[in-house]
Amino acid sequence: MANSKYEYVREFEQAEPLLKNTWIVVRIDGRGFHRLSTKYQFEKPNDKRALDLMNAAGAAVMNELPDLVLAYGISDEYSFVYHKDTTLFERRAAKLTSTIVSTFTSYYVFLWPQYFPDTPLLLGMMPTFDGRAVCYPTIGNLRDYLSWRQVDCHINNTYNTAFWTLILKGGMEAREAEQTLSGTNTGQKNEIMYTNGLNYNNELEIYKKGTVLYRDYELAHPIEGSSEILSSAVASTGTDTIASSLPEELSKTAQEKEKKSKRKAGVKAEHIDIIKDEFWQRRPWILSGRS
Ligand code: DGT
Ligand code: MG
Ligand code: MG
Ligand code: MG
Ligand code: MG
Repeated sequence: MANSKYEYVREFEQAEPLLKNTWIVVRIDGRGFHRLSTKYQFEKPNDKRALDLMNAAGAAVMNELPDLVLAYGISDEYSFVYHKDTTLFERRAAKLTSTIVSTFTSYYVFLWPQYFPDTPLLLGMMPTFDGRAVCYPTIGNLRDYLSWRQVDCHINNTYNTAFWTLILKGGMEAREAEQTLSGTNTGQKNEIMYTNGLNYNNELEIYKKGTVLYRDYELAHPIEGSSEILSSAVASTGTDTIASSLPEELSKTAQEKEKKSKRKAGVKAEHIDIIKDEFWQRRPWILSGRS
């Protein structure tokens, strides 16, 4: 490409790489979904179709970006976790975030008719999402972040379910329901729901726990022709040396192989506790990032 006198403007671009060796969480959130959920008549307090659509779009993002190890979704938000060793887009924050936001939004809009067959999207009320990236230096910090989101899910869902039980089953006005719940703890909210004919324990796990997505290698099927693809990758790079001083960096060949196995592994969705150790102990490959 020829140099032009305009080319100096490139120098205005800011480098914005995210700190090496940290877990990168990109959280996206629906813009104005309070209004959007009213407009498209989402069921209250939870609309299963809306959550299933969020999860389908989240899984599509996981499929498109093998460097993601896990995602967690509640309400109109999704948190995506890039492995700490990722070198995707030279770890540039804007690229890592905007790629997730646009991929997610595309799938959300594309899949909408499957989940809301009788409710077409309207111009002027398109689903859009914002996004931000945050680095977490330790697995402890990362797990605390995810625990924070799951506790939020629990608190919000307990409140919203109690609120709507008082309205829909208890015949209250919004103001009265709000006053009834003001200052109550979880046990008292459960009690209030129970006396109004709803056993919170019987609510769907997807509402109570949110959704965690991760790669399940047991769902993986053998990769057809993987040996050819692998050997041509070796031939094209010509070398197998490790160009980085980071201890866990894999060779190009091994990285390619890993990427392929990640793409082929099924993305599993579960509605379970991710706060306690059990989830992580039973699935050690998620944070090791090695299949
Ligand atoms: P934002 O994020 O600042 O642009 O504003 P909102 O309106 O998106 O607010 P946010 O993200 O804090 O809260 C999510 C809203 O989406 C909340 O008003 C409830 C609504 N929403 C999400 N999922 C459902 C659902 O399944 N059913 C119903 N009825 N509403 C939902
Ligand atoms: Mg918000
Ligand atoms: Mg929102
Ligand atoms: Mg939200
Ligand atoms: Mg381009």
